[in-house]
Parts: sequence; structure tokens; C-alpha cells
Amino acid sequence: MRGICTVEAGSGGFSHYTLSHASGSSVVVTDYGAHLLSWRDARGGERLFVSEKALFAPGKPIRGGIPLVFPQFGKGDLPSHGFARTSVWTFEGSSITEHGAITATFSLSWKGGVDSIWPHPCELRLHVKLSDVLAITMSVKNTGEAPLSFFSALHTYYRVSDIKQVAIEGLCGVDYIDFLRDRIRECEGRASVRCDGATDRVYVNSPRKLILRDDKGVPMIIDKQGMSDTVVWNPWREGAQTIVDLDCDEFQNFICVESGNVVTPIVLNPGEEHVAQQTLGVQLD
Ligand code: TA6
Repeated sequence: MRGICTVEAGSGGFSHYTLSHASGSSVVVTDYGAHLLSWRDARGGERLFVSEKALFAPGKPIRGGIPLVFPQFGKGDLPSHGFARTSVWTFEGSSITEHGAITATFSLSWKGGVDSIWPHPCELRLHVKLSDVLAITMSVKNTGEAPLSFFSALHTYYRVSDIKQVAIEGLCGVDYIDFLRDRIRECEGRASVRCDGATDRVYVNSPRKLILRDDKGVPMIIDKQGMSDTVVWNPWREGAQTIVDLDCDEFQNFICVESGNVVTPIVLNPGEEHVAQQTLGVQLD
């Protein structure tokens, strides 16, 4: 078997696309938000976290997986993290590359206009490519006649069994903005960033490659391009209690490490396109 893409009706009536690679790895993407719901490595281990209380309902974001943040990061005039994650995307097709990678592409054509919640026309594409690694490419094209300014991120929820044992390497010497301390800006001094309480930080101009070590010490390589920042988030128990679609115990089972442009907006002139990519690889023995 070289690999396949199949589709079935999933939770909430949305279409779920499963990409299966010859190595044994697989990915599930729903057309609701072009949202990745599952990524199993070649041994079948689930790498993404989705809450048991996640909602699959029109207009509601899905708690977990990889929500797409666009065009707003966090709270603001639009719904939290923007509308891309609560829009139904179009499945454009799937292919097998000559090296056996399985791909699927989704698009969202935003018409904008004066009556829209966001007036700027644009075309979004999400390309998922599964091989030994998982490569996710998000592109934004300005199809309007005025400059377009936006923030974006891949709000990735990684599954772990003990948040207290998780470490992120590669952020030492990088400035961060601490959203839980009046957005104070400081420099990270730790070679291994660990969470021992609620954490909500944006590391500004973070390096392209980070290593996320889970509670078993298995390294995950996070490689980003076209995205300048990294967000690290876990609400801890107190924060989880205020989130309706997250069980308060579940804070132990995930960490969000989000690649994105969340501090300085990307600005595109008419016709211009911005391409960002995140590649995830797990080093299994
Ligand atoms: O990316 C971190 C963050 O912006 C946090 O501040 C936190 O609230 C989280 O995202 C989840 O946001 P959501 O709108 O999905 O509840």
C-alpha cells in the first residue's frame, strides 16, 4: 500500500479526510476550519490533543488539534483568533507525490466587502503533506484592491501525558511577552522551557527550529518558515476551569506550541501572497 486519502462524515456533520502513509502514519483533517484533528506517528501513537469536551458545531471553534488562527490573534473585534477556524473550507484534492507523500489541499475564499465582519477579500490555502514528517503550509493571497494586514498561527495542541515533564528547547536568549503579567517583555534564560503553572507567552522572533520533548523524552522537531513567533500556552487547572470545552484535568495532557506571526502583522499588497510552513517530525527509536 503506497498511501491513500479517504473521506467520511465526522462529528458535527463535517467531512473528515484521513491521509494514510505507507510508513503507518496518518492524519485526519476536517473541512471545518481545515483543522487537523489527529496525527498518528508510524507506530500509531497519537501526537495531537483534542479535548473530550471539544465542540463540533457551526460557529464554535474545536478545542485541540491544530486550529488555524487568522486574521486576528487572540481577542479583538473579530471572534477570538479570527474566522478561519470556524469557516467551512473547500477540499481541493489529494495526491501521492513521486516520493510517496500523501497530500491534501483545502481553500477558503473570503469575499469580504462592506457588510462582512472583515472587509478584506483574500484567498487562503492549507496544504497538508504527510511523509516521514508532517508538513503544513498555509498561504494567504490578497485578492482585494487595498493592502491587507493580518496575523496568523498554527495553534498546535501537542498530546502529552504529563505537562510537568514536558520541555521545549531552543528558546534560550529569546525575548518573550508574558500575557499573564501585563504583557511584560523579558528574555528567556532557560535552556529547557518547562511549565509549572499557567503559561501564556509569545516568544518574539524565535528560531526556526525548536525541540519539544514529551514526558517520555521523545523529541519532536518543530521547524517553521515564514512565521516569526512561537506561542507557548497552557491554562493549568485554574484556567481550564473557565474554559467550557476543556475538562479541568485535561490541562495535564497537552501543551500548545504555536508557530505564527502574532506580534508584527504581515502586510500584503494587492495580488501578493504570503506562504508559511510548519514541519513536525518525531524521532522514534
Ligand atoms: O494562543 C494562546 C491563546 O491566545 C491564549 O491566550 C488562550 O486563551 C488560548 O489561545 C485559547 O484561545 P481560544 O480562543 O481557543 O479559547
